[in-house]
Amino acid sequence: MLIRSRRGWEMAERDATPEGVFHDRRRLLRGMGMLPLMAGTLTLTACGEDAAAVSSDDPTAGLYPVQRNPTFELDRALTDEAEATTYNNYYEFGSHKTIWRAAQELPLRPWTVRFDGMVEKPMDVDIDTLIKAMPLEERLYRFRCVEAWAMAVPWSGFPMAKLVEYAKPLSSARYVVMSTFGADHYPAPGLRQRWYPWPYQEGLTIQEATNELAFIATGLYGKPIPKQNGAPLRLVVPWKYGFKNVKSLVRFHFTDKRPTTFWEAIDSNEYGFWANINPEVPHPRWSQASERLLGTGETMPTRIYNGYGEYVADLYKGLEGERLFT
Ligand SMILES: Nc1nc2c(c(=O)[nH]1)N[C@H]1C(S)=C(S)[C@@H](COP(=O)(O)O)O[C@H]1N2
Ligand SMILES: [Mo]
Repeated sequence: MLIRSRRGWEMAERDATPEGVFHDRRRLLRGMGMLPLMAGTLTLTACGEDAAAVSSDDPTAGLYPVQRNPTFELDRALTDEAEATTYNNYYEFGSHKTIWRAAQELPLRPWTVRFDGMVEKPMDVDIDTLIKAMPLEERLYRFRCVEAWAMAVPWSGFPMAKLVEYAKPLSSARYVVMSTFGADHYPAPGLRQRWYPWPYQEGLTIQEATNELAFIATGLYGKPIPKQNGAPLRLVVPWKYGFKNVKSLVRFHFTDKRPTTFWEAIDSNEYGFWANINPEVPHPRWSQASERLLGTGETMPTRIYNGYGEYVADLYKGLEGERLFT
């Protein structure tokens, strides 16, 4: 099958070895030396080893850092900023992990976010108007990719419940479908790969979207969120596999029909709609029992709902017959 042979998940396991991460980082440092202006601000730690590509010309730069919400505690150290911002999945820019450089070409302004479908009134809202209308806070969340790598990062942003309130959905709406930019906004190289069902879209039930944990990120590590991590607006649902956390959003569509999501359309046998994290439900091609921490190569046991069951397990009561976990 063409699609299967073109997919990148298989590569990911190999790339995710500590060796892969090490070589990616060396490439990053070399790349930044050659292109000092591209990344804006270069952050170096005391030992001069780590670097992070952070854009300093973002009009929202003055909003950060924002106050941390102390409710959400981690069971592990924060991932190095240089790792979290140089080891990414973002198929619009390519199916490998080092898309961070290509992603710098994404234009962030003008950026319009559409709210449509089953809403009181469809709206097109400018990103800066939207961000100003939202209460920003910082949250430390664990993050678990379906490929079995994991990280822990400080997101800045706002509860998705606030965005749903802002959109004013009709009471008949049951799902919210979120989409990434398409070639009309910016013809990113991956969008030419026509066998993918662009634009990348994901969906949540309204109950999931208004759960306390569901978050819309606009920042990362106390700064505007880097392009490679999904600037200017990106979903964060830490109890679900990484592919649900759709990046660079341009549209929130409210509907009463469950959408077919991007990876579900590519292979529904491997990637379902719910995609909740569960160590006991293996991916068809690998175990989900443990996860590798980005940067250190350390392994930890994976927890059901990524350890967030106290917040989200109730969402799935009565749905036990559904395929909730892959
Ligand atoms: N638009 C878009 N969103 C996306 C992806 C993508 O390819 N395109 N990849 C997903 C996957 S598989 C993961 S693991 C996370 C990775 O987020 P990070 O690069 O910030 O760690 O983004 C998710 N969101
Ligand atoms: Mo992922």
